[in-house]
Amino acid sequence: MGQPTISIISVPFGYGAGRPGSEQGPDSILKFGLVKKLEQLGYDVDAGRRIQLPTSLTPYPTTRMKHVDQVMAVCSQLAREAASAASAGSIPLMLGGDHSIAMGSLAGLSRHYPNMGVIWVDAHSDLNTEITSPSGNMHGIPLAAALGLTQLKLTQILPGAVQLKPENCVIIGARDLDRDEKTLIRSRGITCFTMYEIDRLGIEHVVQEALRIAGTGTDGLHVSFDIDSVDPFEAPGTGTPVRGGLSYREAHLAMELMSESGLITSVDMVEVNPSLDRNNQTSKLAVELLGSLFGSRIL
Ligand code: HAR
Ligand code: MN
Ligand code: MN
Ligand code: MN
Repeated sequence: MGQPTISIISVPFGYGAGRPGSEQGPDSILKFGLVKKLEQLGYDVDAGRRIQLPTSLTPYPTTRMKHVDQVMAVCSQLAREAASAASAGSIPLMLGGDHSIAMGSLAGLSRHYPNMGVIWVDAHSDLNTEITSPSGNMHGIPLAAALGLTQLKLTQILPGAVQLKPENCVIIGARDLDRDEKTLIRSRGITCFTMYEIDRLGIEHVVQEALRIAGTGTDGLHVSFDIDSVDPFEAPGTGTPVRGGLSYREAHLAMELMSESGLITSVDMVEVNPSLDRNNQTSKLAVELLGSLFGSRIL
């Protein structure tokens, strides 16, 4: 049996972030050779799917959160595309865009994989709710939404979507958590490997544990990779950089180990912001990291 098809879904949407630019992420990642890299690894690549913000929007109840209508419209479309790609047997690869689009990915994918595991690689935990969000930015809530902890429900994005179970969810790389997020992580029993655990245990141990926790007893395994998980020295082109992140090799090794597991069924690559980048370093890194996740090896 050959390699599966990878369906790239471009989501040029940045209204979930506090500053513009991440909407340029997909085109920049594609420009720096993602399709060619994946084809060289032996995959059939379908790069034709692109989500656009519709001209007319259904208004959602107003909360403190910003651009909810826009986020919901984009996520609904993305959810349909992700569900159709997964049903067709391919690996959906979502290129953001800010991290709010993960609500669309997870709504769609959960219809195909109702008992899905998720590995959330991020400097942040994205576990705020409409009540606890300090910023009102929608990219701070997607993991809480997937777990059913927000007022906004995945089923409003796509009927038939299924909530994520906290025991099937692992965060890697966290180093900037809000107080209420910390409380949720503890009270819900979400596994969170912060940079402290990565320093102490090593990235190999952490990723193997994450694969065991999120990949055991689940029917699919989604990697939601926020590029701000990587240290800003390597990934400056992102809207909310935080010092003390994954090194270049730690990020690659994490991808290599996830690839070797053979368990990964879908991926988000989000928060690449070309307008804040230095010499396109961050877009190029995103392409390289996706290469490692899909089987590129040093030797
Ligand atoms: N926790 C903060 C908030 O809710 C910051 C979120 C940062 N944004 C991201 N997501 N890039 O990972 O506003
Ligand atoms: Mn994030
Ligand atoms: Mn982040
Ligand atoms: Mn499990």
